[in-house]
Amino acid sequence: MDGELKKLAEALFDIEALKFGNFVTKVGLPTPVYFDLRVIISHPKIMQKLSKILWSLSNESSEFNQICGVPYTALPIATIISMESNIPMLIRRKEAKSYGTKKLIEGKFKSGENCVIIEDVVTSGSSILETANDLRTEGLKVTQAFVIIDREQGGRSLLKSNGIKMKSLFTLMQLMQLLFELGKVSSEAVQNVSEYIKNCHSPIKELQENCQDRLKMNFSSRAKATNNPVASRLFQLMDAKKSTLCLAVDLTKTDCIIELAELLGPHIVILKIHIDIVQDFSEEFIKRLRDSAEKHNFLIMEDRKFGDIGHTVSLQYRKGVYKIAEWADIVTAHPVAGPGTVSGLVEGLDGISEPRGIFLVTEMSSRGALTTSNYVKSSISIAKSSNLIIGLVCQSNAFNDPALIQLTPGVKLVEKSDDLGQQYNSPEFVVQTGADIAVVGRGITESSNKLLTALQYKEKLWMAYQKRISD
Ligand code: S5P
Repeated sequence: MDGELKKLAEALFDIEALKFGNFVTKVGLPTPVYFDLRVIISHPKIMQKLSKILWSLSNESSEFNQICGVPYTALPIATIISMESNIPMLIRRKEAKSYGTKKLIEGKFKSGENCVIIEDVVTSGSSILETANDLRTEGLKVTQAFVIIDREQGGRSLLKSNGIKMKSLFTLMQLMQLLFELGKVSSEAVQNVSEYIKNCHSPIKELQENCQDRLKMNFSSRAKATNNPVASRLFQLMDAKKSTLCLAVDLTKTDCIIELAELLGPHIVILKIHIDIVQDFSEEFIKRLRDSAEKHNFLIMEDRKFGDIGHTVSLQYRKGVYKIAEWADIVTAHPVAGPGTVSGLVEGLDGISEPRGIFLVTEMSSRGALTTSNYVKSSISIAKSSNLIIGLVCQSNAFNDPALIQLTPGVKLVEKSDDLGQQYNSPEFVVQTGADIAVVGRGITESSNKLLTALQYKEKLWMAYQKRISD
C-alpha cells in the first residue's frame, strides 16, 4: 500500500492536481498548498487507480449497501467504485428539484441501508456533513467517509462528533513527506505546510476543538459557566425537572394554548409560542400564560425571529400590540442583519427589570435553508458579542462554549419531514449531535394522547443526554 500511495502522490503531482504557493481557500483563508483534483477526469488511468486504492480503505465491501460521492470531483470516483464493487450509487442533489418528485437523493435505496460517502479533499468536513444529513433524513445510515486528502483542519473531529469515521488516503503532512522523498518539493515547502497546519486557525477548527467539553458537561456545572440569569435558570430547570423539552405550541386559540400549558407545564422547560398566529390575543391571555409558567416552572419563549435593523427591532420588541419585551423570558432573532439586531433588542429592554435571553437562529431545520456553514460561523461570533444571547438555534454542534445552549427544532419520533420543507430527526440523534434542548411541536400537539407522548419525548431526550455526558 505504501508504495502504491507514493506512486499515486507522484502521479497527482505530475498532473498538477497539487499546487504550492500563496492561495486562498473557499472560505477565504490563506494557504500555501492548493488541491485541484478535478483534473483527474482528464487522466482515466490515474482515476481508475486512485478509485481502487481509495476503495481498499473499506474492510469488506459487504459493510455498505450504497455509495455516495460528494459533487463534483468525487462523483466520477464514486461511479468507478460502484462499478468495480457492484454496490449501487446515490447522488445527492445540491437543491431539491422544484418540479416532479422533489427528490434530494437520486437512486434506489431502502431506509436503514448503510451508505459510505466518498470525497476528494476535506477541510472543515462540512460538505460531508451536509451530505450525511440529507442521506440520514432519508433514513440511510452514514457512519463512514472515505477521502483522498485530509487537510487536517478540523474535519476529522467535526465528523467524529457527528458519528462519522473518516478514513483518508493521505493527510496533508503525509502527502508532503512523500513528495519530499520523491524530490518533488523542497524541505522548505514541507516546513511551510507544517507551520501552516500548526498555526492555521480555521474557524471551524477553533469551534470544534473543544466541542466535546460542552457535550460532556452536565447542566448544573454549565449553570455556573453563564452570566445570564435566564440561561442559568434554564440549566437549573433542566436539571431539576430532568427535562430538556421545549414545547412548540403553534396553536391559534388562547384557550388551547393555556390548556396545553396546564397539562404539560410540569414536564417542559420552555413553552414556545408564535404570538402573531394567535387569533384572540389579549393582555388577559398573557397574564394566564405567565401564571401557568410560574405555577409549573417553565420559561416562555416568543419565537418572533427578529431580523431587521436595530432601530426597527427595538420597536418591534417593545411596542405594538404585543409588547413582547414585557412578558417573554426568551425571544429568537436571526443574525442576518448583523449585530445591530442584537443591539436593538438590548435597547428594547430599557426599563425592563426582569431577566431576558435571546436565542440566535443560526442554522434552520428546513430543507434548502440558506444557513450554510459560513453563515453559522459568522453567527457564532455575533452570539459571543452580547451577554443577552443565551444560545443558538441550530442543527449541529457547531460551538463549544458551555455557557451557550443549543436549541434544536425538527424533532419527531416517526416522520422524517412534512409537506412544507420541515425536516425531522429523532430525539436520540439531535442530542448526540449537540442539542441541549429539543423543540417538539406537532409531534406532541397533534398526538391523540398529548401527555403520554410528551412524557415519551422527555424520557428519550433525557436518556440520550445522560448517555452523552457519561459516554
Ligand atoms: O430552524 C427552525 C427554527 C425554529 S425556531 N426550525 C423550526 O421548525 N423552528 C420552529 O420550531 C418552528 O417555527 C416551529 O414552531 C417549531 C417546530 O415545530 P414542529 O411542529 O415542526 O415540531
